[in-house]
Amino acid sequence: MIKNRTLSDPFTDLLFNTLLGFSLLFFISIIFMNPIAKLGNVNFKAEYIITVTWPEDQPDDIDVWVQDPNRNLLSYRNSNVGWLHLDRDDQGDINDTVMINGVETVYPINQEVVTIRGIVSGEYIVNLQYYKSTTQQPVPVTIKIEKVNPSLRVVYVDKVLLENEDDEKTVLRFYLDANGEVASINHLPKKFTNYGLEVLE
Ligand SMILES: [Ca+2]
Ligand SMILES: [Ca+2]
Repeated sequence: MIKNRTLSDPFTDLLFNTLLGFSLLFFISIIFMNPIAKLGNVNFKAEYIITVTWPEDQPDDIDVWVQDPNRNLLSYRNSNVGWLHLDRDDQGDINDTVMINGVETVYPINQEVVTIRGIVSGEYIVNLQYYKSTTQQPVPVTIKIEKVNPSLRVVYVDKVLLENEDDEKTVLRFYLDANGEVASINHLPKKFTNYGLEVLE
């Protein structure tokens, strides 16, 4: 029994295939003409990104500190050590104003970003410090750690409340294995700043 299906003539088939070919070529040309757009025009070398943010309406100064396995200590005091890099020392609302064509423009963002640019296996220690308070209020700080390669993946998120000026907290310690994977995490505290408390190794 012959199933009922629509038959087309050879000319229609040729026309259809030609159109399909042109469509494919057009699609390929679009991909090669605009290869960067899908990456958001961002291209940098990093293995991990540590992002620290606090509310835009809290003009207090929070600092991130990171120690790598070689005991290099990153902070606003030393923003480029080993393979650690701090993008900027966000000081609350102090450095949120820029002059654009002579006009003062406020860009309210409270964020510090640390990149780990290469894998060194061993222990990393991440601290937050409430450096300068103008509100005299506690500051809720969100910290996110993302693994960049082979694709962006969040490996840790936490919210830490810093109560008073000079408070310093160890958010976490994490161990990277030789493949650059997070092997373990703990929260044993350690102080990096000079504001008091006992140092635990
Ligand atoms: Ca800061
Ligand atoms: Ca800011």
